[in-house]
Amino acid sequence: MSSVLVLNGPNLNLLGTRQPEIYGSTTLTEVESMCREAARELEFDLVFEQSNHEGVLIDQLHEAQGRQDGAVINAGGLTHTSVALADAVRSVDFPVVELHLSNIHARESYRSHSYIAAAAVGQICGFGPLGYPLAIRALVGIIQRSV
Ligand code: CA2
Repeated sequence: MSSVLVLNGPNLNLLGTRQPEIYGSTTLTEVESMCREAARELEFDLVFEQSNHEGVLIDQLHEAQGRQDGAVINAGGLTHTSVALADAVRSVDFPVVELHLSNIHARESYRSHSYIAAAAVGQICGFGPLGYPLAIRALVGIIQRSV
């Protein structure tokens, strides 16, 4: 069975517990359930990960090579700072969709630049937790078109 990775970066473990006015009240565990439901409907396996550490996220992308067929990444604040994580996105041979809960283009100006964007096949942002199943559907569409 084909498989997708959903990778979450720093502080996203706190989802639903702080700053609900920005990030909503849905927890990361609930987001994972939404992703599992979408993957089940699409008949894809799902690996769902979160780390607060840049190098761990890079390792997880590397380890997905040859195992997963695509990835969705919410790189959190590393989106705006990490050339290394963007290089890791470029290093894998499967498509990667960039995802953000908030509309990063309508917030502080430093959030509108993403190092990940140019390495990803596309970006989904501003739809809150709904963006995760949307991103999985977009990714699976890209994967199925490429085979
Ligand atoms: O909107 C998104 O998904 C972000 O990737 C979230 C990042 C932020 O730095 C990006 O600019 C946009 C922050 C994740 C922090 O998540 C928290 C959740 C609850 C409480 C505190 C932080």
